[in-house]
Amino acid sequence: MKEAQRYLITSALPYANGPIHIGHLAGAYLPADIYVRWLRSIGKDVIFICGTDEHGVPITIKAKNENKTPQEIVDRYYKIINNSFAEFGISFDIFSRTSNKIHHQTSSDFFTKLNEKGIFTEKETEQYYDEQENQFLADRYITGTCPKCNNNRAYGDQCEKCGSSLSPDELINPISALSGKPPILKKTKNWFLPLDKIQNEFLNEYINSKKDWKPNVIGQCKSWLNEGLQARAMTRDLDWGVKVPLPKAQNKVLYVWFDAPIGYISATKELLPDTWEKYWKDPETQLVHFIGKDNIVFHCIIFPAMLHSHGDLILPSQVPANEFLNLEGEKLSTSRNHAIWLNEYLEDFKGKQDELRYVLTSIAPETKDSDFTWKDFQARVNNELCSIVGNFVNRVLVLSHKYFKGIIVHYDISNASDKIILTEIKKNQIEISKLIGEFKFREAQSELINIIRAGNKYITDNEPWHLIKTDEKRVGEILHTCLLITHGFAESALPFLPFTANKIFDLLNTPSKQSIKSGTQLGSPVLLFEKIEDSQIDLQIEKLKQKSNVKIVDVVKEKAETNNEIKPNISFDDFIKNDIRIATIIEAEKVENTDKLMKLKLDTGVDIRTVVSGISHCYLPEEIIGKQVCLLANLEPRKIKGIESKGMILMTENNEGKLVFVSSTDKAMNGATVR
Ligand code: B3M
Ligand code: ZN
Repeated sequence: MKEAQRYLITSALPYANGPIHIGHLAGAYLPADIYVRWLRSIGKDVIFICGTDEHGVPITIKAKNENKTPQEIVDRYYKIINNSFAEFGISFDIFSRTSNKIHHQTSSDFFTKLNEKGIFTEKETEQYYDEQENQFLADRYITGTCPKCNNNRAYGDQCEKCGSSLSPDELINPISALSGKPPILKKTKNWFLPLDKIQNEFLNEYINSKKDWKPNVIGQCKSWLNEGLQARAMTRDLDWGVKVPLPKAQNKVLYVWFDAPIGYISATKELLPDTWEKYWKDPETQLVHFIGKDNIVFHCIIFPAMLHSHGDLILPSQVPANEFLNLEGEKLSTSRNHAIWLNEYLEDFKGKQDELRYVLTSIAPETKDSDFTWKDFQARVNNELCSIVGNFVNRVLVLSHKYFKGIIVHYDISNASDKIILTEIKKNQIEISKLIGEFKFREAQSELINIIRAGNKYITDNEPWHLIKTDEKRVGEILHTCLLITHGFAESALPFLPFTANKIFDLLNTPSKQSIKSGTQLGSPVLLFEKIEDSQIDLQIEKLKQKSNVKIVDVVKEKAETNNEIKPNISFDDFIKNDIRIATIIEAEKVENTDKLMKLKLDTGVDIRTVVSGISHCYLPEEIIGKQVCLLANLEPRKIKGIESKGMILMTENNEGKLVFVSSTDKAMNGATVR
């Protein structure tokens, strides 16, 4: 992306139907905030736009379930979400909402413009309709049996059991979620965006021209384009959303993915009623969307197709989408409550926003999915923030107070080793800037810590605590140099760790962008970061286990009995081809519509994996959670009832013919090899 004077930065508009968790923060908000804070620090004209996405079917479903209106739901979550972002220092210039009047007007006008230009194709299709409730059914409102795995609770858009994406007409025995009755098919007219046509006219070339987009982003776009795009309906038969501005389209609203990205435009208008156009119409503006990977198609294909069709607006210059963040080896899941919610984090770790910001940037899923674990969080805070950063800053302040009453002594840098270290730090700072400009926030932050590493080495090499006995003047110079390093660090840390950087500016009594002045009185030494204790981490892990469905219980011993014929001899080499490991069952559920199959999740010490086993006629799922078993871990994976099973649990029979587990008589370690 070419450097420009003006930037329009957006983060995905979160749905206002739940709070924000660490996966959201790491994916689309923290990186955007780092980027924006950096642009501001180098004097660019930049605005940072976000808000809640308040339309769409999940919100109406939540409202129905809670006996509330959709408006009540979005009002509740707007507050919670807005608050979490503010607390974590996400520095939006505006955090708006798509239920605002200005947004309804802007997206309605956008639709009208496309309609007047003859962009849409009007098409009649047959859609499911609930006769009792007198309404068309959104895909999510239809349930039925999945044609792929037989799960009888699949949704009209997706089967959550086998993960296949579906369309409502594929469901066997569809049922309306509103009335519980089978729906009928009824004709309805909708307005389609002809993505097939726009692909040939524009999208192929647009995507091909994006040579500097991240490989994960380009890869997804190309795979959509290679499959060939299809026209997609931009209107829906629903009553919650932006009304379609056409007399013949009563009872229809705009498709939520049509109006949501227009939310970026409406929020800009709300922020800058008089000057918004220079951000959206001047080709000198760089438009950058920060999103998670599940939003790529909407921001890289559908929204550009809409903008292109509109004609007067600029197109996205960059879409640095992230992959997903997992939690303790498992996918973050709202429905299973396997998440760390920002509001809950702050209750337990008051004032420790930068600690979470730091760790989430260190493990940012920039190129592939990554994993947050509490132990890793503790290690990074203790070993990096406390031991490296906190320690250095504290040391410099303590010595300055001890030897010079906390007053910065005068120094025109002349010593060669001082010049070398300060030049080195300048180089670090330039590198950090360059990496941020390339959206490599992880690397940039590790370069940031290198500043302090260099500072620690410098102070250790120079030993001011020995030198003070013989050369007080030189000690003053060394500490002055250390204060310059500290200030330089804070300057570069500002985008990543804004709370800490500002604390340092206060301690140095020297604001950002000002140089250290001799005679300045320094603040009293403080510890910038506290060590995180084991007990705090244990508590969090325990909390996570309690609230999420992932159970990890201690082992039960099991006796094994054998009753087999002896087969022909094999060599030891043959035997060790079997990779048999100790593993613990952490989840178990019966596979529906089968007699014997149980779907098990195993912790193998190496990974967490799914195995399907024919034991459900012998055990209840809750009986075996926590049991340690032997697993043939390298058995070729195979699909059983649509579920991929990776390995086989070793079982034998007791004298009543009941299947029993083969397991170690004493507790063994998950992942230990059985030989
Ligand atoms: N609300 C989906 C999501 O939160 C959607 C993003 C809209 S961005 C215009 O993942
Ligand atoms: Zn399925």
